[in-house]
Amino acid sequence: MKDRIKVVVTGAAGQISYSLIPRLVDGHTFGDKIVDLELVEIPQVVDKLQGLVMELEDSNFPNMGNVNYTSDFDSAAKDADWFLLVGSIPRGIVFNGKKIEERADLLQINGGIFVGQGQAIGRYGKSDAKILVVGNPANTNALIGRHAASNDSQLWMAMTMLDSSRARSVLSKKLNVEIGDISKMIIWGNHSPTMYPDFENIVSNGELGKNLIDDMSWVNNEFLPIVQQRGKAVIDSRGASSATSAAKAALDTVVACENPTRPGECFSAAVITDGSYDLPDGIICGMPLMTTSDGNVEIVRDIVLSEFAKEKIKISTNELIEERSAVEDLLK
Ligand code: NAX
Repeated sequence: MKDRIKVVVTGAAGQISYSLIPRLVDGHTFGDKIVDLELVEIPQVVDKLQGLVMELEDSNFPNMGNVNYTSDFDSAAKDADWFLLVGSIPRGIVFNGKKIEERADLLQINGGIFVGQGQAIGRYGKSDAKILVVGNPANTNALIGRHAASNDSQLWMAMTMLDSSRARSVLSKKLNVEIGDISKMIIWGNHSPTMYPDFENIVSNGELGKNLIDDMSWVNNEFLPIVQQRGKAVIDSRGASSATSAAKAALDTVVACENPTRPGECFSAAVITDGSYDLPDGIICGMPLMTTSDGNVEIVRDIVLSEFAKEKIKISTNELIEERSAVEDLLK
């Protein structure tokens, strides 16, 4: 009999989820395992998921197990192995009669969602559950959820894989190499325009990035702004935020956690700081990670940071500290 894995996805009727959910059951992301899905939406939207479930059934995915849709997060969370928390309220929406424009309001509303979901995950999720927060502001939402869950054996991450993929794409063009020739693309800090994509520590065909890229004018005026503002550029062009690339990045993060990392490699996600790299305590910060052969995800601790990198990372961690202050009441 095949192994089973239970995956909860919130925001299941949203754009990202439409690309993400089918690929959870296509036999690639979780290998040979049968995947049971719990698709979660807010009560106003949940019935729309019936259509998605029909499509999933009609697609004849070989690894699809039981599929349920609900607005009851607590029941969905029961014994789940993975939580992909995509659901959140976007900027610009009218919420309780008020148009949400300010980052502080966004932090409060979305943060509020993550208190309840965090508590349920801590109480009902598997003890070794992995949680990937995609919904923005992802790092601070993950901090709130992790605090509410109060279950240290579970792993809370905020997604920075999309930033990492964007940076790899820009660097592969600059260096005129294939995407697969670039490894160790680390994103430090917040998933926001302050993030720092660490071009110095990439490895391309055995050579460190700092030896391959010495054009600091290109770094400062092209590379960093392109990667940091890529989300906005997609919205400006498409009239909607990145969806298919965000879904691919979420799947890449799951695959990176489900399989041992090759020696010398690492992947990007934001996790709780633990004193490594002198990062401030108590924030969810983008760092280099690796999955061990027994399935644990750990911080890679031997990356050397230049003064340039440290300065940039500080800007982003300062922003994370400010975000934490804005939601202090949710962290009590
Ligand atoms: P959509 O607005 O298409 O979908 C969001 C869905 O979440 C909606 O269907 C909504 O009803 C649902 N939702 C809201 N509150 C919920 C709750 N409490 N429980 C369950 N579902 C809930 O947005 P989409 O384009 O799919 O983006 C989702 C989130 O990803 C946004 O916050 C977006 O900013 C964020 N992103 C994060 C990225 C990252 O790299 N971390 C990149 C892509 C994306 O911008």
